[in-house]
Amino acid sequence: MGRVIKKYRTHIMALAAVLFVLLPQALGQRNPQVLIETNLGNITVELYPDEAPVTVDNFLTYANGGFYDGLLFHRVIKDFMIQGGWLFYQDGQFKYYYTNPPIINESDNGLSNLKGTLAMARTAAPDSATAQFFINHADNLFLDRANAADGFGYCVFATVVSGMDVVDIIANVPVIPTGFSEAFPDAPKVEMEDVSVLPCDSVQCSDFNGDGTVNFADLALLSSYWLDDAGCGSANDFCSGTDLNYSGQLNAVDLNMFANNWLETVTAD
Ligand SMILES: [Ca+2]
Ligand SMILES: [Ca+2]
Repeated sequence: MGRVIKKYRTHIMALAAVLFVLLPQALGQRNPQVLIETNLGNITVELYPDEAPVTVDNFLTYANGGFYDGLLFHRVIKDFMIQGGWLFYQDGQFKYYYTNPPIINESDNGLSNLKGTLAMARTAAPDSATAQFFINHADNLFLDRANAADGFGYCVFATVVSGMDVVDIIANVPVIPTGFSEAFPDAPKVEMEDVSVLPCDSVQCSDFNGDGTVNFADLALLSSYWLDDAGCGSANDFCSGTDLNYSGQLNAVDLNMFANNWLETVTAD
């Protein structure tokens, strides 16, 4: 695949140069979604890059890097929230990985800590969130910036789109106090076995310019970003949606997905 792409790269780029000027403003594709597979069932969440660009970028970086795989929900308080993304359990011991540096608190984005939303956990310092997050298990409006006692509150960046029944199951697991959590679910422990970013692999996802068909104009858009080599960090618009797997990079994986979708369209016609 790589060799074929290299061979045609020059042609693709030339085509892009011709067609790019004709392109309308590209429409954003669907928001990224992340699948959290736990030992008690699956939860799918939709992220909000427009409202919380830094926080979504941060979350995707951890998810794409496999950071969350094997981590526990270690603090579970029914009718409040379930929190995870810090500890794992191995050889009879609790352990943790070092995180990336903390991020700014985007809690002024207008999103509210309603039941089923995800927000970043943090210390007493407003801009201290790293990897830990929680899923609200009630409408926790007192966590919003507008109502927060400390004037900052907690940044909502995603919402559960399927698997709230699993969130309910987790919230109802019996808990015990431990040194690192006043409410640790120990029997069973609740583990995120695999956390994966879901690629945007429908035909609609490859209609980058939103004109209703997958064609050369879309290929040109993809090519123009590829040629740019600037990366497609999720803090922007995922290269106008051409970063189909939300990896932060545009490469043969995205082109392959695009080609398959294009073929699907042609076959359907
Ligand atoms: Ca199109
Ligand atoms: Ca990609």
